[in-house]
Amino acid sequence: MKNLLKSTLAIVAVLVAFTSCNNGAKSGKNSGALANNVAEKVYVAPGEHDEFYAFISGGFSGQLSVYGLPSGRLFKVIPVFSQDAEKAYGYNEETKPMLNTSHGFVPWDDAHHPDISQTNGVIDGRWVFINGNNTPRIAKIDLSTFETTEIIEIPNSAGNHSSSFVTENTEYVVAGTRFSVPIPQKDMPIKDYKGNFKGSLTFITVDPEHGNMDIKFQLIMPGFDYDLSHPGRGKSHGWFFFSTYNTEEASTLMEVNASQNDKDFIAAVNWKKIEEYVNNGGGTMMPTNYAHNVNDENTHMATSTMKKEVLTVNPLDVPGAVYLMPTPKSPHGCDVDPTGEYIVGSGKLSANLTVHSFTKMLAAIENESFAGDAYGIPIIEFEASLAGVVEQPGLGPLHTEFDDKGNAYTTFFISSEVVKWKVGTWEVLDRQPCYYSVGHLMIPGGNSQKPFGKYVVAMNKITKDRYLPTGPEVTQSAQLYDISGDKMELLLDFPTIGEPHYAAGCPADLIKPRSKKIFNLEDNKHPYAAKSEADTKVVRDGKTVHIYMTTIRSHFAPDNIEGIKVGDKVYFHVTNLEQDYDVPHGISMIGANTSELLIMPGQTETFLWEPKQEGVWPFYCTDFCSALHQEMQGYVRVSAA
Ligand code: CUK
Ligand code: CUA
Repeated sequence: MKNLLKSTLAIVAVLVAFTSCNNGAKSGKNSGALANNVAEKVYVAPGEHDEFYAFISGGFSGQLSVYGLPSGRLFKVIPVFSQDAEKAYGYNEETKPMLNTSHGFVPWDDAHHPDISQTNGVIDGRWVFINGNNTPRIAKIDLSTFETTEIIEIPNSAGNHSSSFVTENTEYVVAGTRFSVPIPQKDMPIKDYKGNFKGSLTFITVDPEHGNMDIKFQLIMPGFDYDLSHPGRGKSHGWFFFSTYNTEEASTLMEVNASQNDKDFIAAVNWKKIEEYVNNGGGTMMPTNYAHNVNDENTHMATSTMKKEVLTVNPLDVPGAVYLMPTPKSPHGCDVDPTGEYIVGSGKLSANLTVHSFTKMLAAIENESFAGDAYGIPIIEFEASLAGVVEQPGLGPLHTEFDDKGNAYTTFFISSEVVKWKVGTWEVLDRQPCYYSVGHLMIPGGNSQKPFGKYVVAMNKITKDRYLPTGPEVTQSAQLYDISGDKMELLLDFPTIGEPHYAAGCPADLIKPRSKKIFNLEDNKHPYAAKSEADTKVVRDGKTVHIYMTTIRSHFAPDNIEGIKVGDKVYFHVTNLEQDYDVPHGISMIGANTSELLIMPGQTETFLWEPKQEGVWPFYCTDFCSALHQEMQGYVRVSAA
């Protein structure tokens, strides 16, 4: 949406002013208008728990943050695609391999769309999947530990934006490319885009027991830009829908080129059909390189494997697998209602919302109501799959979510509002302003057959005067609305980490009982674990030294280390012997070219120290762990080489 953001900035400025006035608020401040009971609705008393978890993506921060709803309190930032010094993610030896790619170590990405795993069409609170746009990747976060445990790179993809949405039994997590590129990559003139650049839609299987991901197949598509996607559900289970723009296949998207076509497409993919084709030996293995990084649950060490080929499928080889549904004006959001009947296309340059009917789509296919096949793929006649149009609800529609009462909620970026409308009658029921320029919105379970329609969270691109100024960079923010009544009610603003692109919400009761409190020391299979102080030792192997260290309130063992030489590679393998909830220890070493460690009870973590100077150098515990925290320290003596 950054392109859109730039090109509409001027309009936004005008319309933000317009929206504010329109809602009778002065300079966007609406607090005077809030009813008195609003504070009560978001107040969670000290020591009490929130009703929902919200997992909010951090955009260019590369991370996923965890909030409570309705309080808007921040609980944790889960490091996913970016290094995090607080938790040593991407710094310690155990997690560095998580950030390997075919381009080498890439310690940053742009995280957009989290989605929670589902069983029978209902969110199950086991894993969150999230995409990295920049160096195409999908990560899996385990919600028993709130840690990133797997990252798979997506080959033949660029700007992995149309991701990462899951099917109703988490059979697949799906990743769609934003940019079309030469597949396989090669050196060629950019102006020869048309017909030569291709898109890819990647279907990744998820093992139901451990959640291990594996690319099953990749559909090689016409050279559009694939923006967003959603799975079918219920009656449309087995299908996946992708919004597209630049169906002109232009190499430059300066305004003139980008919006030539009055309609782009929603691509409907029958993945069950392709799965069958592939299971019967269909498809072509294409040589490529992509990293698959897995953090082993027993050793808590990640390994990175470079895969060498991927199974590709040409849609023209599987008749009946892919159709194109014309949808006006660069559809961005492509959202499927809880029944699976309606597919909402939000043409971001359109004033209307176009809703397709899955039943009508099937009938159109049956009757061959096609308007052509310019790309070799049948294009369904616009009217044939059209269920209805929500007329002029706002300006710049982006995304739609659903409640459990047959209502839909759509965000409008340019007119900066959430609009509630009735699925089936297409009638606008209510609208509430957003401060300002809302992107995505989220209803817990809103991507499933069973939404929990009590709250909607709007994620805004601009905050301007909503918070205390903090220099030119002001916080990004989310807003919480109560949607339990006929009218939406704004309850709360809360700041977010990075740019909140999208979020996934889940009732706390689905996650709380499964949340791990400690790692069992007995189950620790880390090869350098010391499970008691008797096991601690210093082992030299040439110029490499391994220190098997333990930590427990309130000392390290060993705490005086001698025999280290300038130029050695010294690995501190530190095991936290504690078996109590919420007692991590930390460790840092003067001059170490890495972060501290933050070691959970029962866990072993490792950092590398390469001493450059002779002397006696201190280390200490970095996490305030007991009254004697400040006493947790030690020395390393470094002698000349
Ligand atoms: S989004 Cu990622 S660029 Cu509407 Cu999900 Cu804006
Ligand atoms: Cu251990 Cu502070």
